[in-house]
Amino acid sequence: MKVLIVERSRLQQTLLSRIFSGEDVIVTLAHNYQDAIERLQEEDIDIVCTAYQLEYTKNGIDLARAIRSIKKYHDIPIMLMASMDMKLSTHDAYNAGITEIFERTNLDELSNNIQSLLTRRVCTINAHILYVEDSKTAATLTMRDLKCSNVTFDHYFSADEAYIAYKNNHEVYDMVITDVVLEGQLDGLGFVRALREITPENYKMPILAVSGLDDTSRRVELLRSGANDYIVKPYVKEELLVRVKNLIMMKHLFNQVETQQEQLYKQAMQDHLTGLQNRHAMESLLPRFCSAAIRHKKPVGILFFDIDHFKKVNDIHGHAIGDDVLAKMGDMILTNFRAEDFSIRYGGEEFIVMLYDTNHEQTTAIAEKFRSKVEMSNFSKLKITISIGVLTVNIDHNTDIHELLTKADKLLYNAKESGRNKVCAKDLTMKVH
Ligand code: GH3
Ligand code: MG
Ligand code: MG
Repeated sequence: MKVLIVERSRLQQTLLSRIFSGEDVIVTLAHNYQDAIERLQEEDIDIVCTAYQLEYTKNGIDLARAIRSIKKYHDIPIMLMASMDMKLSTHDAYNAGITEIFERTNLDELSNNIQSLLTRRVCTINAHILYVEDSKTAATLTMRDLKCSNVTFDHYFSADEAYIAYKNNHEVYDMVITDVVLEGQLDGLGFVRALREITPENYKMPILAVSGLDDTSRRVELLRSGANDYIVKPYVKEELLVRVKNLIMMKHLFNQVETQQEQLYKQAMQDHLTGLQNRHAMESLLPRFCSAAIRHKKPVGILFFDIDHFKKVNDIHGHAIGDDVLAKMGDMILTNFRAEDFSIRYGGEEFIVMLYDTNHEQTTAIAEKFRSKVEMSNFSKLKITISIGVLTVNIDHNTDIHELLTKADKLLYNAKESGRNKVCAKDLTMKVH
């Protein structure tokens, strides 16, 4: 990117050059009005940054007026640097074609403004775009306009074809640009509506509608139907670029927020020490587990277990070793039960595992096997045992799961009372149905 700095003061020239200089920026200097016009004619400038005071007869506003009369510079940004005590008319400045006015004496602010200006202008669009345009010429021009960035296209002449391509493979696209007036079954409006109906996640896919007709009711209808933005042909390249860039950025932000939400959700649902789900997760995920069991009429086995004399582990070996024991218990649960089972750390050293489609005989056998496995294992070189309350049930819509857990807890208490390192089981499958 080439920046033309028009400035009389050598000191200010040096300061501005320093502020502008960067990887993608080449700075060209002009000392006065005439010098600036020559530079602009000889070179291809992308941004002009001019002082207000240039010479007795010409100022920055005059320069802006002259720049706008040169065809290739209709749309380039012209920044005016002026002291606020100049009392210049903002109205005159903007009418003459100035894009933005910066305070000249506050260098920090000037530097911030320039940095943000450059960031906004650097073309860093990385996108794969689904593009519908029935005019070959218009399509070639648009694709050329977006070529400066890392943009690739799948171009279709009709929305009917584009719709099929999108439906089969929408994950590959970062945005959709569609013409509005199109031949075929789907016109632009129908296409936008159809895209939004494909899957629920489609609300994130940015859609830019492009039309030769600047008709307000059509524009409103397109926006209402799910287009995110609308641009009228013929458009200037800069406007197209900035709209595409904004839409892509919006999608990236959406994705970022979603990833963060997923991470937060996971953190909120997972117990950090054991890697198991926590009690909070139980409340929100248990209904799904139950509804599968109800729908398929499958019996459910509930294991409610608790580490025996765990307080002593902490008292004798310290809290850190206690934590290691709990973490190992988490590993054992994760490796010994199936993915369709539902296991959580219910409290300190209490765990619940719900076994899907498991009758009483199987549940009791599984509980006994797990109890024995724990007894045989080493936990940070310690020997640990557990007591388990086991309940097997058929559940229906009226079942109160918390009531069942209370019953399983009572069985666990019985196991503790009768000497610990035991399974105490009850079959409720006969009673409910
Ligand atoms: P019982 O056989 O009757 O279950 O006896 P117990 O000692 O295991 O039961 P009690 O409920 O008296 O003690 C449980 C202990 O578990 C007390 C508590 O400090 C400890 N504990 C709870 N959460 C954690 C934890 O995250 N880390 C560690 N190290 N200890 C924990
Ligand atoms: Mg205990
Ligand atoms: Mg306990």
